[in-house]
Amino acid sequence: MKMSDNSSPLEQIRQITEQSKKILIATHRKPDGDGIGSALALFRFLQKIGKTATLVCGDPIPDVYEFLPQVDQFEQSFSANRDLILTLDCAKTEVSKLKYSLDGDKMNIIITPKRGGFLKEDVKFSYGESEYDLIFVLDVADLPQLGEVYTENVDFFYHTPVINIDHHISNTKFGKVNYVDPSASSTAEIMPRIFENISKDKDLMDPDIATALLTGIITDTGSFQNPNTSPLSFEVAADLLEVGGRQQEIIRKIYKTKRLSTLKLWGKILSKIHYDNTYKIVWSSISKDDLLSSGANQDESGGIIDELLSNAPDSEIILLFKEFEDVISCSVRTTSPAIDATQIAKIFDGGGHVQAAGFKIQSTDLGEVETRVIRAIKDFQDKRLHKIHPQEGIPEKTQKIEKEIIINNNPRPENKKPAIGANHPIVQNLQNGDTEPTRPLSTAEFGVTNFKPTITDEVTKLGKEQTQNQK
Ligand SMILES: [Mn+2]
Repeated sequence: MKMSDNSSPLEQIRQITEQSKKILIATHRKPDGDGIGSALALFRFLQKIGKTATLVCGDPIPDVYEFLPQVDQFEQSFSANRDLILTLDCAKTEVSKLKYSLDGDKMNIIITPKRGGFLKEDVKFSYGESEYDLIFVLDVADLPQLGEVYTENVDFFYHTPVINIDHHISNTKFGKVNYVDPSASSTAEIMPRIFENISKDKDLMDPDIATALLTGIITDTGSFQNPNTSPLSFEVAADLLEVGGRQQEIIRKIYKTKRLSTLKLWGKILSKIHYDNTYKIVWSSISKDDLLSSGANQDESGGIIDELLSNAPDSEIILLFKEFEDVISCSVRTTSPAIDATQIAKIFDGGGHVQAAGFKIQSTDLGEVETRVIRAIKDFQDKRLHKIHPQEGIPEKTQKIEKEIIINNNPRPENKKPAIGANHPIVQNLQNGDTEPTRPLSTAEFGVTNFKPTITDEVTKLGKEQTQNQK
């Protein structure tokens, strides 16, 4: 592939894209609005300029994004279709016979010489051409975040030019061309620049591309509430609205549509809210029965702790207990950086970030765990607030004041500071696995943002991969 050496990344992207015919577009596992929206926009754009493209993401696309046009084009795996070629040097002797035999899951290729013999040095291995001649990797800080899409095709990624477009500061610049802008709120905010540079034809932008990109900007900025929102985010969003981006549809589908099972589950959680006025702790729990009777899955409990965080009056520590088979997980959020959630999580061998942490306790007794944890957190608050020893401290008040907590469908009320919601940079980064590249994510941290215990192993694996990459 020809490319002038000292041209800008944008210009290099234009040249490589122009010369490519079949393009793979990949985004990270556990896909979010930004990865999905950016990839869909690029997919549609490439099709419009006559390229063949394939969309790939290692995990299924969450239901909330089903409204996006062509989202069904995402595949969970792809075939790099590269032949392994074995080249035999026949200068000294010719081949008389070629056969293969299967030995369990091993295949022997047997080459009989006409005379004399072949030496090991006569054999060389190489790979055939892949059907893809270019890979776009979007919203990905490091290739292992692609999951098996990458790990099962490492050689393909090595031999095919990769264009890396991202906004994470931790991006490892793994591409042949890297267009990484950490000042951008989202990858979607960057994409219009890429498109404009590939083609001056303004008509290529259409309402579907605009809607896909607007979805990325809205989800990564938490509807323009997170601190990563810049004047340029608004500017790009305004342009996207201008060309027909369907902002109302995005808000309705992503933030205002809840499944009936989710509402039932929320009802159960809300009916069990406890508020300790003295120690400023709000907590609730989800039992296995709650899930069963509401018909919900653990995923659907995702947003609730953030709602509690945004709406709980005067609270400092918010906890959500979840009962699994033989373990109780607890997510901890704090309303101010002055209260270190990791210190609380540490009491129970958990971990996380200053305002979002979590831990797990081996137990089948939700009630007992709840009592024990709350007692420990009251001690923690005692020491923190009054700097006195628990024994001589305030007697434990058992009085529970049930206050009305307003649950708003909006992700966050406008006049309150952003909560650590799914779109908060901390959580985004956790999801992208790139907040603190110096150490792997712990399973406890994982519990903070995502409560699917089945994925824990994979995240631990991802963490290991990250550690290996730094070596
Ligand atoms: Mn992003």
